[in-house]
Amino acid sequence: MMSDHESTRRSVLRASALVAVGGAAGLAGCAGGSENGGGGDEETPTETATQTATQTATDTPSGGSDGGESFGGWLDDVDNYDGVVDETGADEVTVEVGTEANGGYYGFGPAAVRVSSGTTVTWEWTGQGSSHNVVAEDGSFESELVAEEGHTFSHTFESAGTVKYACVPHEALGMKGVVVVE
Ligand SMILES: [Cu+2]
Repeated sequence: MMSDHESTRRSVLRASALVAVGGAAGLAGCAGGSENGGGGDEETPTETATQTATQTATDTPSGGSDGGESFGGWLDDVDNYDGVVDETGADEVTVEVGTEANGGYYGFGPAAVRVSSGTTVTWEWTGQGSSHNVVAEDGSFESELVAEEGHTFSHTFESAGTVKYACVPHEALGMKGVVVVE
């Protein structure tokens, strides 16, 4: 009875001793390792990480539609942007002008579309949300400012690139779009 207890205790002690030896060896290894990588003692990385985290947190709500690209922020405040709609290979692509979005009928539908070069995009007015126009940010096209349902405006995209455009009266509300030409 007494000896049973005694031998149990001894083997426990032996085990602890082995762990202690292993632990010491491990610590020695760690110390050596950290000396190698211990060159950088600038505090800049920490600050940068903090700033990045803050910006990410701020960006997440507006970029919530996980479309990936936001075209340099052009579509950040466009609440009907839900990724770039792929229409490559289509001969003709239609985009609605006056889609329900951005607090009224102040959207292009879809807000972002991808087409092949040589494609003609036709914007078609829904007649909702008063007068709209379609004006390229780079000045390459500009439609009339009209409200009439069924009105159309077309532009053929000959070369690859990204063209941002907006409805000038409602640009501040988020009535903006993008055509990505491949
Ligand atoms: Cu408009």
